[in-house]
Amino acid sequence: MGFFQDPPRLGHAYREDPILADWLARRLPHDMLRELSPALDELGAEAVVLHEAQLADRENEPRHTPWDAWGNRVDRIELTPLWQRARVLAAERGLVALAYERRHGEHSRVHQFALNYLVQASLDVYSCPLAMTDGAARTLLDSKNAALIARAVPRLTARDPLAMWTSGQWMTERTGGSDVGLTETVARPAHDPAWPGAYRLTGTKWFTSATTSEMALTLARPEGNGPGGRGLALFYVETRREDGGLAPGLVVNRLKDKLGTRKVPTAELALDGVLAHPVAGLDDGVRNISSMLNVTRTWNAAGATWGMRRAVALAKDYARRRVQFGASLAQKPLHVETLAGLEAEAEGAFCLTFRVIELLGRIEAGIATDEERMLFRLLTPIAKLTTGKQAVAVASEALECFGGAGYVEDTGLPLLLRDSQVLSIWEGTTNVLSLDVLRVVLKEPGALAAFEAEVGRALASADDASLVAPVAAVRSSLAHARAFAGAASASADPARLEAGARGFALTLGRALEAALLAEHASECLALGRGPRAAAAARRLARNGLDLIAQTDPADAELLLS
Ligand code: MFK
Repeated sequence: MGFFQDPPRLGHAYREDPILADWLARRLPHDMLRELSPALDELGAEAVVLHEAQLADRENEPRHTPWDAWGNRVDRIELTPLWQRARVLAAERGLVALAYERRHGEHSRVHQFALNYLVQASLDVYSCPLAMTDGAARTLLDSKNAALIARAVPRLTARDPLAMWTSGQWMTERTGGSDVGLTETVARPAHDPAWPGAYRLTGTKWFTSATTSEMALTLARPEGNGPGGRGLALFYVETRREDGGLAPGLVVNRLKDKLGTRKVPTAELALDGVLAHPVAGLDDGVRNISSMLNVTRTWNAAGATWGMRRAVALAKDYARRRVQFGASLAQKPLHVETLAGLEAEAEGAFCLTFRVIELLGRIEAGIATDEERMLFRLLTPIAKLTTGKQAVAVASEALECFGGAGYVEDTGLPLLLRDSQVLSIWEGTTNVLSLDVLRVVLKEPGALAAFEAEVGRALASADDASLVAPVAAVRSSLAHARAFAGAASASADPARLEAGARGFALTLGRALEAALLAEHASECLALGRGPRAAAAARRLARNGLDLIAQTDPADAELLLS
């Protein structure tokens, strides 16, 4: 006895983050960064306190009470204490609102996501309702539906925790999580003089996250409409009565028993004539909800980024505390190699995600060029799918850095992996988003050109001699991707093209990460901020960028036979 192991400790999330401060210094006006610095510093410290609260409250989970003692259907859902705290923090810090207050013009999205990046990994995936809330506000504004905008947007972006609403995004049904066009929920006119133009929805929503929200955007098929996504309409539903109970016609069948994100109350919902208002006409629902998808996919990439940062921060700290074979892990060359590989993944993901966030900010500020709009359309699925895969791989490897402790629940570490696994699933799986990327490239003549221009812009800045290897790796990967897209345009073999979509999308994602990281590194060198970012760019390139050659449909068929 007498031996005990010092646990990993989370350092100040802002001061000890290896990339955020440098990146913000490059990308934000000097005065703005000076104004933001106190909030960044406060949240960096608060993240540590909240992380302790998260560890102390590992076992609490949301609870669903369907009936009260007297047989009334109540469907009460109790949230965990940390989630209740997160709601207050989110409202007061403007974790959604900042994007809509737009105090910093095109940089408002960077402001919003910089704060979220610092604190969300300590908030037990409260990012889920915030992502959907942000997506709903964006979608309503894009719809130009004045009545719904006036009713909901001020609430979705409120700074008062008691007044703030969150939104759900009910898309998934038993028939289709990916193929949303199979939606079975039916919309019938309400014929209610109190609600002119309203509908009543009947169906089942099979996977609705954060069910305690005050409203939701959802899809349903108006009676008589045709099949597929075009026959669906986008509807707005208020989910609460005045007394806080569920709206009439809504029943929580049960909460899902999930691998991770267990603090998120994810429900199966029955819609039995719930009142709903069309948001943007009575068809084209998939297209009309796409603003929401693009915002929530941006949050997903951001979530992957802060998840990786947390995993790597803890693993790096632990390496200094854990002694094996006579020295700390931080003195073991192989362990250091492993950590360096993870660090590079996290920094590449950061650069790609924050580039998407910048583009979103420019679009919302009304100053984006057509090329930037096209780039954003292509990069949202690319960033989401690339970072989602990185997050799972990084979390898994990071757990291994703790040996058996990473596999034991009461260290709190398994959470890193369990909460990451969803990132490649919800908001579109890797394969579905890869096909989306391929469709955009084939359908939109300027899409790949916009992507190549972005890579070219980044590489033009990455002119330091220490970056020759990553720049060459980006160019070579991009040449392979270009050849794949060329073959796709010539519609060679549809099966081979579809089978290659994931390799294509991941290659684009990883190549752009490396290009943006090399650009960041070069500017850090020029600004006297040291060579560590250049090391990250070189390392990311060595981890591998090019996944084009992975596909062989004939072999795949044989392997499944
Ligand atoms: C920290 C992280 C927090 C994240 C919180 C998340 C909470 C979780 C909530 C959920 O998971 S909700 C469920 C999410 N579900 C999905 O993401 C569905 C995945 N499936 C797809 O994305 C399919 O590709 C899709 C349903 C879109 C395919 O349906 P369709 O009916 O075959 O649509 P199609 O033909 O691809 O697109 C219809 C129109 O929409 C087209 O325009 P046109 O009518 O003009 O031709 C498309 O161009 C357009 N469109 C589709 N996706 C778009 C888009 N436009 C802009 N942006 C997009 N992303």
